[in-house]
Amino acid sequence: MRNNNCGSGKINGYFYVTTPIYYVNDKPHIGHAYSTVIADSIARFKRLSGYSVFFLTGTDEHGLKIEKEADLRGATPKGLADSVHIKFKELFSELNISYDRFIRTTDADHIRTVQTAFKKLLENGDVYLSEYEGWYCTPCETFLTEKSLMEGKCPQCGRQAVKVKEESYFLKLDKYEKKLLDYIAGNPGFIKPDFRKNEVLSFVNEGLKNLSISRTSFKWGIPVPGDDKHVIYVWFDALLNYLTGIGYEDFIAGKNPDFMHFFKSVNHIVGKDILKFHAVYWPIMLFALGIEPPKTVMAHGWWLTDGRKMSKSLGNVVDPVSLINKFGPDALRYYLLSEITLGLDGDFNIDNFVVRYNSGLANDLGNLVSRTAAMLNKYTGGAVPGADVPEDAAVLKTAYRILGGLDAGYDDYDFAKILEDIFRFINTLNKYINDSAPWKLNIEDPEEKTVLLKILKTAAVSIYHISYLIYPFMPETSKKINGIFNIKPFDSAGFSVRPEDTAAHCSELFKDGCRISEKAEILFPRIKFEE
Ligand code: ME8
Repeated sequence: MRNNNCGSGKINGYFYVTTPIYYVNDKPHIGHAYSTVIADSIARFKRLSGYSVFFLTGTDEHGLKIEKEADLRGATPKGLADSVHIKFKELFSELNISYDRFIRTTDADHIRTVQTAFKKLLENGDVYLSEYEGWYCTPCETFLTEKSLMEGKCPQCGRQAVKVKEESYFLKLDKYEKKLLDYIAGNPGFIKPDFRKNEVLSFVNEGLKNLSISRTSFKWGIPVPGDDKHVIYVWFDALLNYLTGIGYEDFIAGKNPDFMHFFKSVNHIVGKDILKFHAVYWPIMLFALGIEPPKTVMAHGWWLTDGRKMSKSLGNVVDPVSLINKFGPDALRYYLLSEITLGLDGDFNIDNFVVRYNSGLANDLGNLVSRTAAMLNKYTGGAVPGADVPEDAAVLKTAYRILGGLDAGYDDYDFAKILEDIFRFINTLNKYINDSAPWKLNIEDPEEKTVLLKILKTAAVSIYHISYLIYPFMPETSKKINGIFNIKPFDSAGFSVRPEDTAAHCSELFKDGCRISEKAEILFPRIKFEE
């Protein structure tokens, strides 16, 4: 686990962010990278802002779908999970995902947590034994009503549903229907974006049927305590990872005072495909356990290829690892976060990816940093002009306006807009440099020297702020820029700067003429289209 304390010493609050835990039936694709990068960006921003952050991700390893895939591969389900979960870890490491814990549903503390929760609900009467007769979609691990089938197929993934009839434990959903509707009405920030709320409301308003939460026809799952011919339904098991991850066991033993602080602040990042599980079943499980539902469930849209949802089972997936190898992690992070407004779908198109890379990253950002570094080296021997040289306040105003809006922008998950603002600022600065043409000034002339130093100082201070602003989205690039300017990375241990403190921090760093590297690394080499 990472140490997530912030450098400023004083904690601004708690922030808990989670991704879905991913099935281990196949290696990860762009969709999994997407949810995880969203969570990582907000975790990084909250850490910068002085919050004590806990960021949880991991893998969902039980259930019939995994058992079947393991059979097909001639492996055991645990063997399959052991090998595939590594692929997720490798991807997250390449993408610089700053999670605090990678949970696996086969972890011993999770198994105990699920059994404890199950027992608690059985004892308080919210879970009872009966018989399930109905339809099931194995790829989606979802129970379906006859009415919802489309010619016998699952309405979500279009695959054949199967008829199931078996003894099962049920969770009482009907008992909590009214409470859930009240919670949704009373907490406008619970479901984001707002337009998804109606979907959830119309599902609940149709009347909730009690949920089957155990199976007897296969073995790969957590046994029901005291009745081990049943395994616990994979979604009941998976959702509880959000409690295990922050130490539910210690909490119920009275030993984890932070548990509630974190849980009250939780933001679940999910795809729109699994909103119902998070905004209906999960809050009801929590009501039954005596815990307040999540603060926010943020449902993002889908990455499509040629208009169809990208998914492992449809075989039309884009491999994030090959993109990272070719373009670097931040190019992928940038594209995923800036190309679509969170909540909406977007088509993944490699030509568009290359165009965006070359224009936004190589031309606008990369050039700005390399030309500024080159000018500093040429005119001042690499020293950023110190406290005696003022920066151009009119240029910096844009940066301060963006900083002032960050809290609200992040709360709305308006990442594409934040990035658009940052890149507009980058272009303003490029234009400022072009228009003021420092290369035409004569450093030997005292008056022209004053102007020249002011331009260089303005560019350096602006680049510090750009590095700060892009840090949550493109941490590696931010770190490289800080390296060029000899500034500690924004995520160094014991170091964090709140948005309102950047100006003072920057002045302090540059006051004595901070010296930059002699040779600035090219941040984003241009890609030729044919490549
Ligand atoms: O549903 N576009 O796991 P999963 C965008 N184990 N995001 C996508 C995507 C796409 N084309 N495809 C997948 C499960 N995702 C359960 C979750 S949580 C307690 C249990 C992302 O491996 C998106 O976040 O099928 C989606 O919700 C998730 O991956 C589904 O991953």
